[in-house]
Amino acid sequence: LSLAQDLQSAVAGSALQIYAQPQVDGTGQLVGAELLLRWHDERRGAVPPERFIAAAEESGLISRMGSQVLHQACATLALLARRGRQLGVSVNVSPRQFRQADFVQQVRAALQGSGAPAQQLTLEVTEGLLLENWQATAERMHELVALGVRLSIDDFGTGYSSLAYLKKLPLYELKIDRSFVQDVPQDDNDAAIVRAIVAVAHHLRLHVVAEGVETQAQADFLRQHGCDALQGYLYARPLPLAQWLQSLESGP
Ligand code: G
Ligand code: G
Ligand code: MN
Ligand code: NA
Repeated sequence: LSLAQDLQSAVAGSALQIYAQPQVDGTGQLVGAELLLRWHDERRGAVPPERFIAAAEESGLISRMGSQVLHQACATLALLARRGRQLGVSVNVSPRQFRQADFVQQVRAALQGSGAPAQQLTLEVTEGLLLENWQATAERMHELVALGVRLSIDDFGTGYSSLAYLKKLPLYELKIDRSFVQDVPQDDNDAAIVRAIVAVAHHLRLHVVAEGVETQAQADFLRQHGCDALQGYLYARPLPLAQWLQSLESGP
């Protein structure tokens, strides 16, 4: 069977798993988690997300997968709210999913069906989304923000797009791509890029998250330069969502 066919049965069955990677604020306090899909195929083993996400985009399966993640995110937020925990949950939304005719309705239904607090849900999109159908994309973003959810630009700084969109779109957050984080503080160019991103973001009143934080030196630099939240192996690897929720019961 082809990758796409195996993926189809994985989506239908339960071979796709949802993982969560925690995010912390500048003081190291847990603020939420990003949900990430994982696929463990019996024959293929663990298929890297880069491969199966691309295949899912191509086949259109990404919409169904994305909808599953969205519903899990809302169920998680509702659960956390019932437990009195003020934590955020972020999900990745692929361009194809974002452009589905009924995407806004899907998000509204997922929020209403679960009772999740909308303002705790962040939708991450990439700059690639902004290259086409600008007007429709901007309108849709306004509709989503009207539901109360937050919009984040993932892998910020790696896409081919102008900075002009930053002032035109109703964004909440920028996520500094891990390629810029990897070599700070020692690489002067990356250090300058990170400082510039934080400065632009804060002038525009945007929240800034750094991803791929692996070392204490990186974390110190990012915090010193004003990153609002940090995510990476230094704090936690992505872990099964159920396990993350369980770890919160014992933790503070
Ligand atoms: O999961 P990992 O950290 O390996 O992520 C690899 C890539 O796969 C990232 O670009 C990430 O955004 C993407 N990815 C992971 N889960 C999802 C998902 O649920 N939907 C979409 N669209 N992309 C995802
Ligand atoms: O593109 P997106 O940000 O959605 O994907 C996050 C990806 O980054 C996932 O594949 C996740 O497993 C990976 N990741 C998360 N933390 C780290 C880290 O500290 N180092 C590296 N190299 N990858 C990370
Ligand atoms: Mn992401
Ligand atoms: Na990213």
